[in-house]
Amino acid sequence: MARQTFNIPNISCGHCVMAIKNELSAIPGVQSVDGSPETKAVVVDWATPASEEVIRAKLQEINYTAA
Ligand SMILES: [Cu+2]
Repeated sequence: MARQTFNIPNISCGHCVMAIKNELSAIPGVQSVDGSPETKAVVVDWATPASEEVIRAKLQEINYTAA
């Protein structure tokens, strides 16, 4: 299993975090997503078939590109 923190400047409120949680949780292999508007970051736990590339691509697709 892998864990990574993604810094996402576009996060402005709790709704952004909820939207990101919902989208990333739907990716096969993603096991948990946690984040906060204060840190503008989310911590993602995943295993295969998810990958950093898949997660970054999804974040870009939903307009929350990771820095
Ligand atoms: Cu928001």
